[in-house]
Amino acid sequence: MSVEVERKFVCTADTVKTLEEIGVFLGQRQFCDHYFDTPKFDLTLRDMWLRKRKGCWELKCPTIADKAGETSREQSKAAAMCSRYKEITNLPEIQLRVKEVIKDVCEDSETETSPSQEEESWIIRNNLVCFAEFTTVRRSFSLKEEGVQVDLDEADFGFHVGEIEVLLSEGGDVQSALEKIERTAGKLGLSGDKRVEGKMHAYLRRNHPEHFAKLLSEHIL
Ligand code: V4E
Repeated sequence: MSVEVERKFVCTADTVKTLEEIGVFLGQRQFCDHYFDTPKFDLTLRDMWLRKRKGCWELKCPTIADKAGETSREQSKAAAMCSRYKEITNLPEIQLRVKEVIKDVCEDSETETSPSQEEESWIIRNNLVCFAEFTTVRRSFSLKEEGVQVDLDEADFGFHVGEIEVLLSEGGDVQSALEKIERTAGKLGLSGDKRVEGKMHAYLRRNHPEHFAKLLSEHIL
C-alpha cells in the first residue's frame, strides 16, 4: 500500500513552458477510468474511490487525519493545498475494505470460478455500478532533484488539470513530501491559495449534480 500526496493546479501555457524547461519528459499515455459505487453512493460518501484502470482495480481512501508534523502557518497552508490518500491495488484487500462498508447481500459461493468470474460476481454481490467513465491523456514529467512527478491531464469531457505528486510508502515522511510539492509549485510559478478541483469534481458537477452537492456539503469534495 502506498500514500499519494498530491497538489492539483490550473495549467497555463507558461506553466507548460517552465515544466518543459526544468522537468524531464517521461512520456504520454492514455487510460480509461471506470469508477464504481453502490446506487446510494455508500463508498464515495465515505471518501472511498473505487476504480478500474487498464484492467487493474484501485481503491483510494483517506489517510488518518494527522497534522503531518506541521509546525508553522506556511506548513499548514501547504498541507491545505494538497490531498493525501492511501492507494490500495491488491484486490483481496480492496474487497475487504469495500466489504467493511457494504455488507454482501449473498453468501460467498462455493462454486469454482475463474478470477474474472469472481471479479464479476463480487461487483454484482456488492451491488456496485459504474457511475463515471472517462478517458485521460496524461503527459508526465519528473523533477529529479525533488523526486516529484508532474502530470498534465486532459480528460475527454473537456477538462484540463495539472498535478504535482509524491508517492510514499505507508508511514513515509508526509512533511517532506509536502515541502517537495511546495518547492515544485514555486519553481513552476504557481500562485493561488485555494485547492484546485480535479477531474472527478468536474465530472460529478456535470453528470451527477445532486451527488456532487451532497459530497460538497459533507466536505468530501
Ligand atoms: C475525487 C477523488 C478521488 C478520485 C481520483 O481523483 P484524482 O486523484 O483526481 O484522479 P487521478 O486520475 O489524478 O488519479 P491518479 O492517476 O493521480 O491516481 S480520490 C480522492 N478524491 C477526492 C479529492 C478531493 N477531495 N480533493 C482533491 C483536490 N482531489 C481529490
